[in-house]
Amino acid sequence: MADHTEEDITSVLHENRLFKPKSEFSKQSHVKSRAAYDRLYKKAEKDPEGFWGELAKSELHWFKPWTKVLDWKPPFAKWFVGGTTNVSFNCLDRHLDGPRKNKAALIWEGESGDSRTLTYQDLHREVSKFANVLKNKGVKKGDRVAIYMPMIPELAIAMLSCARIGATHSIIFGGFSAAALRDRINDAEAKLVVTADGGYRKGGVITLKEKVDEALEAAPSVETMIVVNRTGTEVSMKKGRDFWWHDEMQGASAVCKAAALSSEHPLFILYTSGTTGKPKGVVHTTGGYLLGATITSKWVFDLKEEDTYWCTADIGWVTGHSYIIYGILSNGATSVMYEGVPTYPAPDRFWAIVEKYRVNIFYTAPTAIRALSKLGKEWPKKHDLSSLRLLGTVGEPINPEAWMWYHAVIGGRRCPIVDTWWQTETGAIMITPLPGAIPAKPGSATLPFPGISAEVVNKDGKKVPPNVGGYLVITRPWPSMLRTVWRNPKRYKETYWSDIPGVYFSGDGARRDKDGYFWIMGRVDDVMNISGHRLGTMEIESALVSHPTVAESAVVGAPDEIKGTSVCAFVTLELGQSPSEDLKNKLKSHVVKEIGAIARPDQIRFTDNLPKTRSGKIMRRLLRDIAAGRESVGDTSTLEDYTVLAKLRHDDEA
Ligand code: 7RM
Repeated sequence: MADHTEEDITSVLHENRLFKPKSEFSKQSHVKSRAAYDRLYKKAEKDPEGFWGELAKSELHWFKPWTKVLDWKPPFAKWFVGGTTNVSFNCLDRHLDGPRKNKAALIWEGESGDSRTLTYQDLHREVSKFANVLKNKGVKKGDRVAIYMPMIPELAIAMLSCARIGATHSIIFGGFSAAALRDRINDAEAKLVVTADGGYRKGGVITLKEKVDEALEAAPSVETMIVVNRTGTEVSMKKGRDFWWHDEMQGASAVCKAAALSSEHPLFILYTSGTTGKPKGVVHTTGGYLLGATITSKWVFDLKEEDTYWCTADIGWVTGHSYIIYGILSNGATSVMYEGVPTYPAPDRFWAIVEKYRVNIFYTAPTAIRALSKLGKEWPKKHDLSSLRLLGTVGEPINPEAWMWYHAVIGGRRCPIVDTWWQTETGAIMITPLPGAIPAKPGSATLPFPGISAEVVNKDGKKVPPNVGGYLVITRPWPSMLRTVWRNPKRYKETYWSDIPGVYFSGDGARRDKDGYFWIMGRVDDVMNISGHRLGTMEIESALVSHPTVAESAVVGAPDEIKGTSVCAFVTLELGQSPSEDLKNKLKSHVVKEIGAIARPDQIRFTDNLPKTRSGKIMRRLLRDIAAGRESVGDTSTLEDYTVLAKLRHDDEA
């Protein structure tokens, strides 16, 4: 294999290179050629219900078959109507009859180097037991269970246990603050919370149970808390409310039949930031979601019986739901789950794990690729990465430079890269190359998955010509689509199905090139994508304004080499308060307390005024230009007071 230099990588930045799949890869893959993709795509386009119905039959187990593939009363969809199934059964029980029963389902690696392997049988037993624990605590079908945990096997067990009995889980990322946790618990009216005393991160301990205690001071729906002993951190257990996981599991029966649930039974709620302060509870249901997660896992990652697959996401985000647990286990594959950060104890941790488990398929975020590439190729070079056969990215656009580094240094120029575009709301991958069929262009998510009708349109819903930017929409319902916003169908309709007539609007901008390839341009609204995570500016702004010294605030994303986007907060102080470095630090800590560390502003800029429209709306677009150090070339005609802009720029130079 020829060695490659850093120059190779940067030199392609302005090129439009095409990376064709190697024929050895194509030959062995599930979808082997462009022609095969075209056939699938056309078949689905001609008869979407036939296409999805056939797959639901071939890929999933049903207790009772459906009578109707799709019931579409726009914008409300029901898939596989009348059918009953169970996600936990599909991910576990159906693999126990054959050679998979003692195959590794989960290979878990702790940050400090400890590890656990759970076979399909092991996982099935643990899940059945915990499902009985939930039942013993009074959790019934349809009840909501909040899960606030580190990346440990008990998290996977808890979610599959909920799925087994038809409890709807709401997983809240462990980095969220007590206040954010409380709001999410209250919105879902969760009855039970599963947590741990703490978790390991960057060699230290983060507390979790303590934050749940604080959240529960104002979360009256919660009756019970189950606590995993992970770190040995001292915690106080409230009698009658709090129970240790290990105590409850000890006596629990390992027999628990998977409930036959309606295809439209709510599997989970996952909160995502909206443009107003209150987070949206995105609702996913059972049959359609599982079909989307299962078939995309199989075709996009080209999953085979012998593969070891690793997705580095946290299960607290949708990527972890669909592509660490549900889609991967449903295929009977081996999923690696890692507790910690990429750089602990050293910047080669990811590559050490790839080598240790001989990982074949590796799925991560551009932000991680950028951060790790900055640390130098000597780190990956220390390890044998020859087991890798496929790489993937998700969460934000990947810049060609990072793509080339991933391709050359990690993939040894032999692995296809799948750049997968999708959202919490879409449940499963929507735009992506099928690795044996579609040539890649660095930075493009390429083409829609078969059965997905994606388009780039203008405000009126008209297709725009090639290479013209527009709104990325999905024109037909698809099985893994969100069904609603939790207890807020009006918000569902308004957010996704109102801006552009008749179609689902993703909120992203995009263009298609002359080959029909999609190039995602990012969010068209103010939601920021920080390190691959979507954060609303409004939540951070409300957190800042809740500090006694702050009058007003506007938060925007600024380009950042490592994170992709960094958080820049413009802050107007209350009269009589004076700006200081000390106050900047206080405000940053305040945001961390209110929302969590991922929302910590990288920059705070004090200003006497914010640029606003005449109707009083903050013009974040102009602030984004200032944060990025750009001249504003856009329309400033609605700006109320021009001197504000000049002043902000002046402060920037000072
Ligand atoms: C899976 C996930 C969704 C938003 C989405 C985009 C951005 C995701 C890509 C991407 C360019 C990609 N869910 N996004 N994947 N942009 N290329 N391959 O990330 O709900 O947290 O975020 O992320 O803006 O709308 S999410």
